[in-house]
Amino acid sequence: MNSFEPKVVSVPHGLIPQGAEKYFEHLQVFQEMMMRYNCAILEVQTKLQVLNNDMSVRYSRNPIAFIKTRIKSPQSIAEKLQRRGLEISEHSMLENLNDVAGVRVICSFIDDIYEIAEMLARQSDIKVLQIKDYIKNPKDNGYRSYHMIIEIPVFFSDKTMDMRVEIQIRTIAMDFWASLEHELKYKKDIDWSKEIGEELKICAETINQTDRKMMAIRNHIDEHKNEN
Ligand code: 0O2
Repeated sequence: MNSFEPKVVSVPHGLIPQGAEKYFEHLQVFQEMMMRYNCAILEVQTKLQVLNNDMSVRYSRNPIAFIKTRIKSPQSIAEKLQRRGLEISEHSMLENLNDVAGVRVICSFIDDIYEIAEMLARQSDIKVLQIKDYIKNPKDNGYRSYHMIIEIPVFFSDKTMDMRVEIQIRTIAMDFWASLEHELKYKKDIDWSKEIGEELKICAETINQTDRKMMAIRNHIDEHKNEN
């Protein structure tokens, strides 16, 4: 007999994020907002899982390899607001920042990235506010990724709020590159950072070529499968 297993799906909300008291005056409000951003992440994550399940069952494909999520730390939020000359407050965060809630989608192939992005953008409850295609237009340092800022309605107990979420979609190889490059960013003091930057740029190009070759091979295999 089938039975329902007790399972509470909750988001981390019990504690006020560490360091928040240094930057934010109304801690209760800050905590509530973090809970709301966490819920927005859950909504987006579920949508992505639905797309992956659908593709998996109907087309025997898993475009998403894995998903990572993060909430910006109080310190990063405060620093970003300060850098832009904006007031550091809960209201200012909600008004001005697009990336407090972040979802990173890691795909195996480049064309999966665009497919996932399109499928999300087509959903009637998602509003796409901004797209930055660093795959078509890589950054000077070699960074590649597809960024979307979206707004999604989240239904709370007493109201519905449109919450902004930053979605970064990239291949496994692009993610591997970005993680290493991110480390270098925080180690500017090492005197060979310029050389490493150059090396990383070369790696980014190699990765791009490999990503494209892998995609061509996969498409070739798919065509062969369809013919048979
Ligand atoms: P964290 O800790 O990763 O969140 P905006 O957010 O649009 O107001 P920005 O910075 O112009 O401002 O946005 P952009 O270019 O879309 O970049 C946002 C995020 O993309 C960054 O977040 C990084 O996660 C990632 N990113 C962008 N450029 C690079 C890069 O050159 N190298 C790496 N490794 N990651 C990059 P944060 O806020 O910088 O940090």
